[in-house]
Amino acid sequence: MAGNLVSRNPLCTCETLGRRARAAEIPAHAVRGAVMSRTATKTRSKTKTERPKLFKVILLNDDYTPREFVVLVLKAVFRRAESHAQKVMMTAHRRGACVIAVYTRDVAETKAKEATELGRAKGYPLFFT
Ligand code: TYC
Repeated sequence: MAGNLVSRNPLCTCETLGRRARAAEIPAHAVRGAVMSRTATKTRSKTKTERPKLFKVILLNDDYTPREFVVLVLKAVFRRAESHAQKVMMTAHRRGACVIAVYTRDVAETKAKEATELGRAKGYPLFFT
């Protein structure tokens, strides 16, 4: 028992923490933020949540799909407001392409396919990549 106390623990090297803990006979493992010596094995592990990679969905211009239909698809599949959908459609129309959204890989791929398929079902060459 005594061997586990801060006073006897050779791994506890922090003086300030040590003095108080020794007086109260607090075990070393219970001292919050206790400093470990170089020989100590780290037992606590940090949970690191990596951010997923994000992928852009790009709308490509073509000469056949009606503008209103492009806007309709942007609103339905990408949940864009009318005014925003209009702007995005016109950017693709003028510049040839426009980034319309950023998602994780799965969501980006699914939405791009879904939107392209809506055009295809109507016989339009509308394309999202
Ligand atoms: N260029 C098309 C037209 O004039 C409209 C259009 C805009 C089509 C954007 C695709 O991504 C697009 N009817």
